[in-house]
Amino acid sequence: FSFTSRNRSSKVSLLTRVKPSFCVRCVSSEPKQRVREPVTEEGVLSDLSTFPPDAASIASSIKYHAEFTPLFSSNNFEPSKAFFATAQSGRALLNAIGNLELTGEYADALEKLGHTLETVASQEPDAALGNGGLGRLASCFLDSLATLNYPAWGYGLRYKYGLFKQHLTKDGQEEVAENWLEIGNPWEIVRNDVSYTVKFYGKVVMSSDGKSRWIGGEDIVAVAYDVPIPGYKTKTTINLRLWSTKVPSDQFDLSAFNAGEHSKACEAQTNAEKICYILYPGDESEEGKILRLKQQYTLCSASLQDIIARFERRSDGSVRWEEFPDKVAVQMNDTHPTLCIPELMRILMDVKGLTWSEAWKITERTVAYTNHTVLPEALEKWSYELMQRLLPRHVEIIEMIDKQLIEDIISEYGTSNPEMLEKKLVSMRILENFDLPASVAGLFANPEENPIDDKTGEKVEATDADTVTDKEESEGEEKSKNEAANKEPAITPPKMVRMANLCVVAGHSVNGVAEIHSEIVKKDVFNDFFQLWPEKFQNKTNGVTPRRWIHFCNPDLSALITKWTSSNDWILKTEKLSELQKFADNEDLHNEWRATKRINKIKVASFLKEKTGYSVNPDAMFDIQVKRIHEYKRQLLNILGIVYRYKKMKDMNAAERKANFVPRVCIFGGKAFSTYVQAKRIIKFITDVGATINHDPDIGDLLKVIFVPDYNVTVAELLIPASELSQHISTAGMEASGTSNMKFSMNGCILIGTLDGANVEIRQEVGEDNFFLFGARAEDIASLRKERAEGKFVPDERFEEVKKFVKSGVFGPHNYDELMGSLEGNEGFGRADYFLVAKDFPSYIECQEKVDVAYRDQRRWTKMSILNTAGSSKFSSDRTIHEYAKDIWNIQPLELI
Ligand code: 73E
Repeated sequence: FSFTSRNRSSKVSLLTRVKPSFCVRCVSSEPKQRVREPVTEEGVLSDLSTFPPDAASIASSIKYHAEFTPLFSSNNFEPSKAFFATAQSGRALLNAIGNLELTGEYADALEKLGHTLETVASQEPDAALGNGGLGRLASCFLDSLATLNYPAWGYGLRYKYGLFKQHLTKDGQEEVAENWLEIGNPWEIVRNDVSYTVKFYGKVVMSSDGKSRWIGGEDIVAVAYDVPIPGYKTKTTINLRLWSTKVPSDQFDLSAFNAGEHSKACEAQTNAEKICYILYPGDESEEGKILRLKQQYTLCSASLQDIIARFERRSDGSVRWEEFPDKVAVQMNDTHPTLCIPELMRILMDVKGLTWSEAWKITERTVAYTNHTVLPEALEKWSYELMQRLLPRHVEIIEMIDKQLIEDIISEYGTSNPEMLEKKLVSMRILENFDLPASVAGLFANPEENPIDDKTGEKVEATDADTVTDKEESEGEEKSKNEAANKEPAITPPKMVRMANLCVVAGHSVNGVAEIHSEIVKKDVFNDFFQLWPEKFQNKTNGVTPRRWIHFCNPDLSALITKWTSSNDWILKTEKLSELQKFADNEDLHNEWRATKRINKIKVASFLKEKTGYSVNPDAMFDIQVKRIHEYKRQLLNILGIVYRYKKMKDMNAAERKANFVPRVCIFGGKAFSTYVQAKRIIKFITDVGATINHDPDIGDLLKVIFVPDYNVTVAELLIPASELSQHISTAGMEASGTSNMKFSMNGCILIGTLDGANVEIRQEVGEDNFFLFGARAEDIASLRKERAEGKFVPDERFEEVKKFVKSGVFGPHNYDELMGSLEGNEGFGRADYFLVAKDFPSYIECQEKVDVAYRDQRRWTKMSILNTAGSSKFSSDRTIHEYAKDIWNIQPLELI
């Protein structure tokens, strides 16, 4: 969510997710008054009622800063407070002191106390608030919002256990609870004075004034935990507000407890608390689905109540609801916070007394939607029946929005072509598998007969050509009788609520996260909506913060860039990175650049030794693929390429091997979702291949394959600076953007990848010669899949050879039938190579051969590496945030004094 400002009026916009998301907070652009006293209304982070809202917000920001700083200053340092600190995804300590530019002082102070900064920092567990690129993007956005002085807040849930900790056993991945809050979290401030009631179940009744009221059911309380997000080189510190759930204090069943029914007495408490136990609880069971929907609603309801309360407080007693969208913008980070839409409508109508049309106008102008994936299985749908039970009033509102949408579609397309109209309604409606409302159902009852004329609205008489002869009719009847007799009893498809459709309908803006992805959103996934409302659709290419992802994680490279660009301005103005281009052939820079990379590789070598027991040669090429394990990301293509390389090595003698192959350390990392069986098989396969190759005396240092357990932000901060080649090899059209590709490129790593997501723009920026491209293009994927499914595709013989090699048992007793079968489309193994691994395999291995050739020429490679860093300036999240602020939220940065 975010809260933003324009002229004197303020505006909030807010990007929410079940995991860290963000919000912009109210401040005006006229903040020139000096803040007199850091008094606050809500504790550390609120406004001063005695000050105008603008000054108040700045005051709260500064006050927060003041409270925040002593924790780190050398005078007031209290080691016990700083040891286990965490805020956004990843660690917070180095980020916080780095943004405050106190790293040196802090390290000195620690040294006096007999500690090193590194050992202290390493005590901090990663915040377990996210899952992958989506949550980390929100964290980068918060860093940029604070750094650029945008008045913004983030909202999320305070998960007790996060996702999970990944252990690797002989059977593959094992998930263990990640108790990241076990020893406390000094970065959070519990705000017992900021809490809201959130209701589930119950029923809707009509009160005497004709308004709907949602009553009964089960109440829980969401309590705010505030996490400071300090900006870089600015006084601004923004807030990430995380909700934790508990039972209302009057609901503890004392008599049951005293009667010895301890479990019963604690039931309500457990029910409330389990909402915030883990991120993405398994949702195969009904219980799991309810829990996830409760999570989503808790986030939306508590956050909106909070935003509205703040808006009212700032309104000095005369609330003008029509100004709400000028002061508040809610940015929905994917569909998980979609319930913000009916919740805002409900509060405005049922609690604040606005009419439907007033509430709708406000909601529409307030909310905006970012789509992060086009995978059909990731486009959220909820069972209508379940949602109706849990949130009966919201379902009524969603039904009304759906009805309004039907009317809009009919008024746009008319009724003269019922077939086309029906197609539109089926694809665009929020409610799926629903009959049409009575008002329009008549149109489709018998479309051939008497269609309605668009212009006159009257029934059109049938012409001769339309008339069915008696013979045709009786033949038709006979045919349908036979069909009916042969048919299985029809299964009624379940009624569902399509969350993405609701976001597109209600949001005033819909954006994708990379140019190619935004085009797919318009041309494919939401094409019908794009035709209806083209002006809503935008692109906002993702970005990452250069503070965390260059300056802090790669201090040696940072110093080198500063030296060669003559200042450290690039940390805020990344366009300055392009100045490195003029030194791309400079031998001194080359030597320093390579030395920096080597130091980082040595650090990784010792990390790998400690974590996996494997020793690696720091002079080998470090080739890395780290990301969530998913079939579309094609870790399988990577490992099969490695198997191909290994087989070729085995077919040669030692001298040939040495002459033909560049030594490589192939590193994998990433978690598979706990119920994603195929992804878990991929992990098991990679570790089995590694176990064989790494112990093969013929191979030695020429090839190592390592799966790093429990990949997280901290591991990324170590691996990315050491990487030389990184793999972003998704099936074209399936990775919306990717953000690690940006981080790797910034750190002078060369990418091998398909034309997918942000790869397309990275290649444009760094130059085609500095990117290893292979594979099918997005526009060809559908026809290639069709060809594959029709059995017309003939796999390359090198691919067949690799499969045969795997099946021969070289990698242990496991037969990998399911994995290899998925590449063949065998009966029982799912879709025929849906991700086109076989199709892209030849161009992939040929491209890998080009990588070897380039790496042998270290001058060429170093130049490519420099040009990657030099060309990465576009991918700063500062650029992305400026674009959101200008094109969606309509806010300006604050001018601080
Ligand atoms: O391409 C990435 C993108 O860089 C995309 O897969 C990821 O979002 C990143 C940031 O824009 C993403 N994750 C999810 N959807 N998109 C997702 C959806 C449901 C559950 C968990 C994650």
